[in-house]
Amino acid sequence: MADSDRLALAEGDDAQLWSRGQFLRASAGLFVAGAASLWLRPQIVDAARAVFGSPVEHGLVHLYQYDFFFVPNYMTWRVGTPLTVRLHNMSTTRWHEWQMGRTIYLESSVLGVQTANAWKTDFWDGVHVTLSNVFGMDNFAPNEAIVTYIGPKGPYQIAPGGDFSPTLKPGGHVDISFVVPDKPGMWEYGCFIQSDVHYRLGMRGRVNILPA
Ligand SMILES: [Cu+2]
Repeated sequence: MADSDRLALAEGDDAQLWSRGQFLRASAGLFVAGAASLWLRPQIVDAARAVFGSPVEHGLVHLYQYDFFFVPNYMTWRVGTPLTVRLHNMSTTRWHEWQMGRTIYLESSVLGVQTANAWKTDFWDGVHVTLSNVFGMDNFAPNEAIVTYIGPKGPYQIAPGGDFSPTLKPGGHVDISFVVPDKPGMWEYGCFIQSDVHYRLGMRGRVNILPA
């Protein structure tokens, strides 16, 4: 408690001053808590992983996209395990995608600014993938994945080029089913919408793939 507050309390005749000071501090506290929940959530997920470990995923795996982070931001897969990743865009206002690979692809602009908008190695190259349960998908880039479509192809666009990536509208979801390919080691995922703004703000994660 600040001296001025103590004084106001002691005098008892200026309750308004005291409550104003208290209000200002409470507001600042709320602001900090709000900022912390926005910026620290990925770190909280990291901390939880450190304490509880990261179980090997199997069956249906939910992957949530928020502004601007993924939950979970760390997964453990095992080569040969059948998985369905159900990707949900939880944002009410923003489009988000999911690209997985290795080594950020940096692009120099005329201003000399390096923009990360893809991976040099696309995890999904040559992988058999089934797409189903599609709702609110804006576009889908299959790249070099071998894709089976269940249900109507559309109304989303199938985009040429780029890394394998589904892009979901706010509230959208899609199921991506596959058998974890023989590509063990650490892989990264991210959202590169708005160049690399989402990625830089923390919209990224890792998958540790264990050998069979
Ligand atoms: Cu995004």
